[in-house]
Amino acid sequence: MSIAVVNSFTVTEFVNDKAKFDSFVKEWFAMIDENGDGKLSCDEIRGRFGMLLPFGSETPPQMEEEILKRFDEDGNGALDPTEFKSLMTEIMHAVARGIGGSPIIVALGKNSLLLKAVQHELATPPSS
Ligand SMILES: [Ca+2]
Ligand SMILES: [Ca+2]
Repeated sequence: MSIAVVNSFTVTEFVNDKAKFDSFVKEWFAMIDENGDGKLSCDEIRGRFGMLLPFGSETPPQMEEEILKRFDEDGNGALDPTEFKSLMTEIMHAVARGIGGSPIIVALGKNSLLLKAVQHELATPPSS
C-alpha cells in the first residue's frame, strides 16, 4: 500500500498512452482469465473482476450481466481481449471523472487501477 496524489490527468494520460495501456489491459485480462482460454466468462468476471474493481466489497449484484450486455459485441457470452479493452477504457474514464481536476490523495493497493496510472505518470518526464 502506498499513498499518491492524483488528478484526472494522471488517469487520462495513462489511458491515452496506447502501449502502456495495452499491456496493462493484457495483464488484467490474464489475471481474470482463470482457465486461460482467452475469453472472460460470466463466472470469471463475477469471481475475479469484481475483486479488482474500485467498488471493493460493494460490487453491484448482476454486475457481470450488465457488463456482458454492454460490452459483449459479438454476443458469445464472454469478453475477448478487444471487448475487455473497451470495458477497461470506460472504467478508467469513469475513474477520471470521479477524481475530477483537483488533485486528491489516494491510498494505492497492490492491484489498484490507479497504481499503474500513477507509476506511469512518475515514469513520464515532464513535457515542459
Ligand atoms: Ca476464461
Ligand atoms: Ca464476446
